[in-house]
Amino acid sequence: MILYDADVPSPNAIVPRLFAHERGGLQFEAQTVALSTLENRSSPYVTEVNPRGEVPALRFNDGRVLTEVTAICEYFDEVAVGGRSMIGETAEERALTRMWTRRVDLEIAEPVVAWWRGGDDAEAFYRGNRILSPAGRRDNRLIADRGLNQLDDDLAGRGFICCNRPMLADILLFGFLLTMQHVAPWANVPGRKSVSAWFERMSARESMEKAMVSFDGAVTL
Ligand SMILES: N[C@@H](CCC(=O)N[C@@H](CS)C(=O)NCC(=O)O)C(=O)O
Repeated sequence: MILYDADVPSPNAIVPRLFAHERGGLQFEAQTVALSTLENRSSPYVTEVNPRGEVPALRFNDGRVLTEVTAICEYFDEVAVGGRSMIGETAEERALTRMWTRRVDLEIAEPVVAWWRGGDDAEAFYRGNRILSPAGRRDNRLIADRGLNQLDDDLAGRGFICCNRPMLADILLFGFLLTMQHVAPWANVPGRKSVSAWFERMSARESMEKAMVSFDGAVTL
């Protein structure tokens, strides 16, 4: 299989990378796609990999292409050899992981990115390739702040978001907050004590630093 990864720190691309490092037991090829020169919005990427022009994407050995970060992580989890599932080892764990993944995605990750996409930097970065929503910027920040406040209460007394170990929900949220920390410093603030302690806990994991480097070439984890 081939993972198409981004050349610049980006919230979606880092998610399968973090997941793969943390999960282990995986072997694949990787190709870096240059978002910086709009390679992802040009042929052959849009004609042969992802017509939506987004990264990451994963090509199966049979040629079909999988996109959407949560789907890619779930696939990695299933094909990984050995180690422990980061989706869940029982029906209850899997259900809880999917519930929390959807919650952090809808309530925090997407609104934080949509907030950034409402600003001038995003206008310059995408050069017309995305429909942006400057008018919704304030609301996206309010939605994300509310989601983060709720998570701060939910995380009190817990090491990780669910199941007592890092799961897909932790990886998804951490990937977004990590890559957005300089452009959205309001998202992770010391006042949200449980979220900031969880962020430090995730940052301290060995796989987290490795995930800052894009995958390129043969990868064995
Ligand atoms: N729904 C997609 C979103 C992917 C996405 O938005 N990727 C961004 C990188 S964070 C991208 O490709 N940006 C460049 C662009 O849209 O031109 C997923 O879950 O994987």
